Amino acid sequence: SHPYDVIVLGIGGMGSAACWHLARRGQRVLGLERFDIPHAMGSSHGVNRIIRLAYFEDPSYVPLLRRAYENWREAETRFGEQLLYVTGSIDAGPEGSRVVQGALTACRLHDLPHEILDAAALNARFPGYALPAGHAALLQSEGGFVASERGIVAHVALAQGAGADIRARERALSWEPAGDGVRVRTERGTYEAGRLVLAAGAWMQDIVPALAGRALPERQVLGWFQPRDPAAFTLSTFPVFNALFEEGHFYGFPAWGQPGFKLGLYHHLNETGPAETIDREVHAYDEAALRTALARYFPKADGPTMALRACLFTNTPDEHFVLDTLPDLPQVVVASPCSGHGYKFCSVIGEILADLAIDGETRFDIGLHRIGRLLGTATG
Ligand code: PYC
Repeated sequence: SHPYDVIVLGIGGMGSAACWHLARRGQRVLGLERFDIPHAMGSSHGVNRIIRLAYFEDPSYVPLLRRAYENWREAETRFGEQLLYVTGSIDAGPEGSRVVQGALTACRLHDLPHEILDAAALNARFPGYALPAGHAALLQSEGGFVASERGIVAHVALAQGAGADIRARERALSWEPAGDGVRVRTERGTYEAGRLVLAAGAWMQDIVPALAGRALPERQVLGWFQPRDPAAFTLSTFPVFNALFEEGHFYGFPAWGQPGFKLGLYHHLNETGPAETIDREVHAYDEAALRTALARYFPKADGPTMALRACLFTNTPDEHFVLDTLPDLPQVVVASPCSGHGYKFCSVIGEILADLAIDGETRFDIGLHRIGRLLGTATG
């Protein structure tokens, strides 16, 4: 038999959660991370990520989200630290636009409490917002954010508490099938196990041939700006948002964890490139792209810049996830890329990856996320 039941490559959001769910089910787990745990080279740094139930992308995410909420709550209870903060969530845009209509469809199909507000009503209720006339907003009371770096710390601690062997600064050089199991060679040694979970985020296309060109790292820049009126950007006065404006699809958070109101532009400047070399510096033009929308739609937050940080999306062509075993290698499970909207799901994806690694199947509906849909659709 193998000394480990499962090796997990990549101890970021998804990999750390997988380690916990595997170890708590009695699996002997080896978790390997090439950088520090946590680190700022990938997709989980910058303190927090939005969580929301009124999922405009597709209503079939809602059952996964309900389980994600349950699992985050269980993780924070067991870890002894709050990870999920409820602020309410807003999905806004021109009346009838995809974000508003999609969120409404998800609410109706899944009986989620919600309110629709016009721009004037939203701006009066939440003075941090200055939505333009003709825009509408769906407010869902359970939305909020997850402390993303702390989520990794929590999942690693829980996994270690359940017996997982987790190692940072140990880069994997190659993996291959070995009989009905796997062999992984790293800078420090060679390991065998029955199953392999690949959760390498922006590096997935480099280590899974089937994902080459179908899981493209994209540079993303987040800004934190000091509000002129801090009272309008607190956890109780400012719901997290996704909003379609003339300049693009923006998202943001109340001030939390570090100084300033946090603002980002989905698919920022559309810059893709290999994870190894993509630009992780931040430039004046990045700041300018955020400050234009800041001044126009959040004028009460238009104070000094507090921080700017680059991180990565990893996009599939249809922007759904990849959660599956490999077609010819059922002992290999692939997780993420999550196309910029995955972190909130880590707590349930960890459970799903454990299901796939142990049983080859899961009770959750992952029909949107099967790898087969991507084969033959390389985009770059
Ligand atoms: O899932 O709300 C989200 C989100 C916003 C920006 C990137 N992801």
